[in-house]
Amino acid sequence: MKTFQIAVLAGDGIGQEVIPATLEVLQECGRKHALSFEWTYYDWGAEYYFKYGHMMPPNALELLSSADAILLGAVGHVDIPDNITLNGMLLPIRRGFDQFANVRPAVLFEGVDSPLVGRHAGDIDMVVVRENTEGEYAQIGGFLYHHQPDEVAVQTSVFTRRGCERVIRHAFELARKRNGKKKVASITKSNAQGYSMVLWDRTFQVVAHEFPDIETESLLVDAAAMNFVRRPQSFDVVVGSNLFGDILSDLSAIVTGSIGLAASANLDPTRRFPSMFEPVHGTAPDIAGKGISNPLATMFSAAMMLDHLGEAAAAASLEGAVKQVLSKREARTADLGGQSTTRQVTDAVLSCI
Ligand code: GGG
Repeated sequence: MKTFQIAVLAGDGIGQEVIPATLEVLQECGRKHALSFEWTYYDWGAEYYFKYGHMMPPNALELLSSADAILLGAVGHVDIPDNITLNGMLLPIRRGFDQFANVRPAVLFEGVDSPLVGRHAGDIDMVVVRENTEGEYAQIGGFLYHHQPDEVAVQTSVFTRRGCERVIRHAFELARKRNGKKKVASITKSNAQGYSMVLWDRTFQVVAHEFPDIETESLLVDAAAMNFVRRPQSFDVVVGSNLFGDILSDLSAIVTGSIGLAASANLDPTRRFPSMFEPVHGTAPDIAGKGISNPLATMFSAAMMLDHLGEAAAAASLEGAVKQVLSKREARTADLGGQSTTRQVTDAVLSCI
């Protein structure tokens, strides 16, 4: 029996529902595959902030560092500005553990309807690889004349050659490994962002030379947004900056049915630090506490976690169970057009493992 140490950060809103549901299915999956999990729960997030004035303790990264992986739900609260919750928890973990590749698959599964007319299961199968430690999320800047009528805000993006190169290389390696179209699309706005994104474009060209077997495409982000709707079937691996990757992965999520299915892995591919697995969605305050949130994005993320931990069979079994539930079109939450509760969807997945 192999045991994994998993740090569990349910966080806020529906994070408190989708995480317990996912731990149940992981436990069941573990039973079937001779794996056990030791969960270490951290009550960090908005409630912690109300009590202590920060989203997580100063030694948070030290506490997390011994985990094999981190499973995170959602972070945010209507009574705390989003920049505080994001900069107080998610971003310090991503950056502190050098999780530079945020991998966000988007697949149109059997039993799921795309809002795009005429798209069927299997037609869309792409992965957005989002740069995850720098770019527009670097938090370099400040205010001048703070809170005065003539206030000025300066915010600087940071693009390093190393930062661009490593995430672009990760995208190419993924395209080579995937059973897909062997294609990488690079997304920038280098006509307007004439320094940072020109560096990205040049770096993309250089790295592409190492992968002559992989087809390439470079798109401006506005054209990419249009083409995610117009020809989503043509994409395989898509690589973009922190902000563009974030925006495009919401688009790739909705064209494949629901953000309630969108999984993500914040990877440190060097494995110096634990990687973090989380659904793409946020806290969904409109439905939080009602027991009707979709736990499947978190379950897909947990499958990515198992894969990262080297447990490919267990990962396939969990992913397969979720896909089976989707294809049956029985247990499904409101985002997928159903009326099932989180409990009912979780039970359906448990019965398929
Ligand atoms: N699932 C984690 C979560 O709450 N994500 C919502 C969010 O605001 N994420 C910000 C980001 O990924 O840039």
